[in-house]
Amino acid sequence: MPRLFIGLEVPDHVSQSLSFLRGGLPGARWIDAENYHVTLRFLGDIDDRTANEVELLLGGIRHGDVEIVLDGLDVFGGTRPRSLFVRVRPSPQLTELQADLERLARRAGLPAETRKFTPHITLARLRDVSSRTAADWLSMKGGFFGQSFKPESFVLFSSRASIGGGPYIAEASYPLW
Ligand code: 2AM
Repeated sequence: MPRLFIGLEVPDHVSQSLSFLRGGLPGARWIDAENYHVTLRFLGDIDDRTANEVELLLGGIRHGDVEIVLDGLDVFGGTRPRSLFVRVRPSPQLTELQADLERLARRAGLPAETRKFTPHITLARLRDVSSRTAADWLSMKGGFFGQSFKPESFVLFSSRASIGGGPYIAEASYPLW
């Protein structure tokens, strides 16, 4: 089985406007706009039986509206920046959806997610970029703020890449309501 994760697709018009942020940062490997997404639950390299179980359980989730509000730009990695991302504003609906998916993953026998849920859209992976350079880039793009969108479904994605960045393939899509 390839590496799997559950996430939200980003509508084309939003992806397009985010893609204009690219550039001006040596050491950044920019993600293709068609691969932008919000990860809700990373599953990893799971066996076929577990993947089938996850697919079955995903079909049973009905959640309701989730509004995704983009909240600005940020960097993961502190003094050793490793990726550049758009923050997604946490909301009760998004937290509940993530919690539903966490319960689902546990029911399918997967280990608990130990990392704090920080919803985001990765724009670039960074290599040998100093925190100062990253901070300068962020302040240059400082005017970026909140578009929003309402996804109609969430998606089981697969990725065959060993290094993050895609391509990501939508294996199945599930309505949110
Ligand atoms: P990232 O974009 O912040 O790196 C596919 O790799 C997706 O799953 C990416 O959105 C990636 O987040 C996320 N991801 C990769 N490895 C992960 C892990 N060990 N835990 C949680 N999310 C992970």
